Amino acid sequence: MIWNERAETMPRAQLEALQLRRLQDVVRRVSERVPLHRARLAEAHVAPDQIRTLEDVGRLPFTRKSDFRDTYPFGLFAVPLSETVRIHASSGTTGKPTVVGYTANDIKLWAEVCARSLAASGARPGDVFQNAYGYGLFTGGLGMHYGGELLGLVVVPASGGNTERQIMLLQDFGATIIACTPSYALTLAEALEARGIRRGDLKLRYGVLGAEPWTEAMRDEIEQRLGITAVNIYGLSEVVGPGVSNECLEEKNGAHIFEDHFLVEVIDPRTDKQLGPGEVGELTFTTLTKEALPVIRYRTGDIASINPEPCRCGRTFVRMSRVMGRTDDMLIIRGVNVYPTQIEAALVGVAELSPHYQLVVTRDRTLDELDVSIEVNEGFAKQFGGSFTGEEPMVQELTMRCRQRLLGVLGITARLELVPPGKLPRSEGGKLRRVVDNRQVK
Ligand code: DLL
Repeated sequence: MIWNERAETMPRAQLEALQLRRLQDVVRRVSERVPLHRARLAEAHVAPDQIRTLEDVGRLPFTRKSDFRDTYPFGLFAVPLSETVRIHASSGTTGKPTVVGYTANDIKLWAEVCARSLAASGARPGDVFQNAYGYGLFTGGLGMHYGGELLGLVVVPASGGNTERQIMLLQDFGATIIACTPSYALTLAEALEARGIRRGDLKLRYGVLGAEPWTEAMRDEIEQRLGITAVNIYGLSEVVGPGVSNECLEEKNGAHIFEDHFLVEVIDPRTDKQLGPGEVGELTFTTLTKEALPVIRYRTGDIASINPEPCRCGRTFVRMSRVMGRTDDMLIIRGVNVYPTQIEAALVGVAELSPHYQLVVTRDRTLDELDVSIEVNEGFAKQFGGSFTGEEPMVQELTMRCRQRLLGVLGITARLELVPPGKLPRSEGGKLRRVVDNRQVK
């Protein structure tokens, strides 16, 4: 179902005209109201009335995470604090969080894009929606909550974690759609299986999963084990929170960006130049309608590409690929750039493995070491009574095979250890940290 037909299927020419009007307006607003943007525009010798075409966005200065830190807490706000009705925050690169604010209109806009997301994911008015994103400073819970209410869902504000209670609520309230991180969806699947609750015992049919990177292999696994259709939702606090983009059920192949509110560019992180369709670079957003905290060319750090091909669902918005990594969690190991998701991709298709893995990077004097731990699946472990030492010939053979694949994809050797099911950390409701970089502490 398309929640807002008029907006979501708008002909491109009309959409672009709307984007241009809104872009001109936001540039004018930030230049009048936000000292940092005013100074940056002056430095770049760009006056708001010089924005005459959408391409002119390329003349505007970038905004980065560090700008939030430098103006902490409210320095990027374009309205007086008294006009904001909500504050959220996400973890910053250093001690202080990144703070974002919303006016009453911003909350409406946010509910709108989250309602669109839920509708695209399979929700219909009247459906019971278990919202298992964390409520609080994190944007996931409250963003999806307001979206669910706007769409006319019966919202169950379960919040993140507390798996025992999540299961009880799923059983007793009969949610047909759930929102949570993909890693937590797997935690739930395992917990349900451990209790002997079968897919058919629940009414659950759809999952709106995001807030962290995941892969097609994880989607398959989640869909099978929970008996649902799972789509990807993307967003970030600095732009709005969840609801920047969402996949449609029709193609499940890239998340439609709600372009009437968020203008997207893909930027080459090395040259700062715009890249074209299909080219992989850093997603960069300009908010077109937000009042309290408009951002201009915000460098998300998320690596992805854009697909402008028409979609079967009828939405005219471009689609973004999955996030393939981050410009900043990119690991450089012995001089080689490594994205955690590459490692996952390298091991997809090894039938004996589960999707649970962890990476630990250490430095032994000067040499970086990458330790990859991967859980094998239940079927493989069963042959050894559920546990093994690593000395067994079959385990050794599998370890060698995985090591070869990793070497092929990464170009560097990694120490690889296979572990029995259930040994690695699981999501306890929120985002899962799969990468531990111990080099920084030295
Ligand atoms: O994670 C907002 C959100 C909540 C999105 C619920 C989706 C669902 P932040 O905490 O500010 O906001 O983290 C934003 O998380 O820059 C990405 O690196 C990552 N991220 C978010 N969604 C996805 C996704 C929320 N679908 C950061 N795939 C972003 C991969 C994602 N990474």
